[in-house]
Amino acid sequence: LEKEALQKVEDASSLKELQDVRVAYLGKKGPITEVLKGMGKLSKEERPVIGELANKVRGQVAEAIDSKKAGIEAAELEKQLAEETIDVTLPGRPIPTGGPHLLTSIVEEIEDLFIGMGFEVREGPEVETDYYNFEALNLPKDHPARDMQDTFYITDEILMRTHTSPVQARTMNMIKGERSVKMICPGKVYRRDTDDATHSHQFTQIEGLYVDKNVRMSDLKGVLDRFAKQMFGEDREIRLRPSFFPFTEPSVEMDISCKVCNGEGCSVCKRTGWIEILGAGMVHPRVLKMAGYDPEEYSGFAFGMGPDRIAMLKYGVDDIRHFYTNDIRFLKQYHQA
Ligand code: FA5
Repeated sequence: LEKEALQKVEDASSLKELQDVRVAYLGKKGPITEVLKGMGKLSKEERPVIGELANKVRGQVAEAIDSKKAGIEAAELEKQLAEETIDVTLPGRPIPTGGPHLLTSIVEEIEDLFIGMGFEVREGPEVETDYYNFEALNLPKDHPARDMQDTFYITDEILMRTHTSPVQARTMNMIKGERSVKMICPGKVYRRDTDDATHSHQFTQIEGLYVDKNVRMSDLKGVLDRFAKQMFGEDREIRLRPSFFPFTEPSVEMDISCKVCNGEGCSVCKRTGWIEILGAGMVHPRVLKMAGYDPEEYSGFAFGMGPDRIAMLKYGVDDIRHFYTNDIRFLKQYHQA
């Protein structure tokens, strides 16, 4: 029995097998316990002999199990350590880092450019009142030009702003006609436009406003020309087309020539060769008056540009929807290293 038990201990290759051996030989139902239990039935002479023998066997088996257990544990630890070895010489895995969205970068670039021309940067709410979005801009309730900007209404009086122009009215109202103002305002705007390659129902605008004594149309042209040259390079052309906005008189729209040049020459990237990027004009006297300025004393210009279209032109992006569908492979191309 002893030999058999010791052999089993020897053969055990895992802690589980070893435990099975312990239960089988030393457990309550094991043969050694049986022998010890049966001592009562033995004669007086036999008892000490058998007892000593059984205890000796039990001791030896237990000892063998303990030492085997220590051996298995050491081997397992060894194995685990070998498996978990860290090779400190391997190059690290780079942690992916974020970066500004292309539109954010463009807006910041435009901000810098206008700050350089003395404009300050302001903000206004995206959820706007009908008054500031339309009425204060010379667009009363049933004015047909409201159709130019199909609107997401929240209630009769509250809406998602359709342009950044309400910030003009807000800013002038705050100043109450007491001094000049020269500001730009970037922000998101919303329209019930059908999404296509150049239209999105949510897009970005940057408003510009300069009100002072003796501001003229030529000042507007000069500022826009400077902006276009700095943004796109000296070789790009701009054109101003007469247009209509109820809050400016006269009104213009500015297009930029739309060319893609590569090693084989240049081709126009839109059928007409021009892309419209902003609307502008001289602030309507009625708008100045509503905001508390005396139009006899003050005049001003305003413009509203679309940075989405500007980014498309500058980086040759063929579809405005790329900016909003957030495919990380698209966005990553524009992250600065
Ligand atoms: C306006 O929103 C006027 N508030 C601009 C303005 C301000 C005129 C101050 C005069 C004085 P318009 O609807 O044309 O105008 O939009 C201005 C620019 O926003 C456009 O030139 C275009 O670049 C961009 N834009 C307009 N609709 C969309 C659209 N659905 N998706 C992307 N860009 C658009």
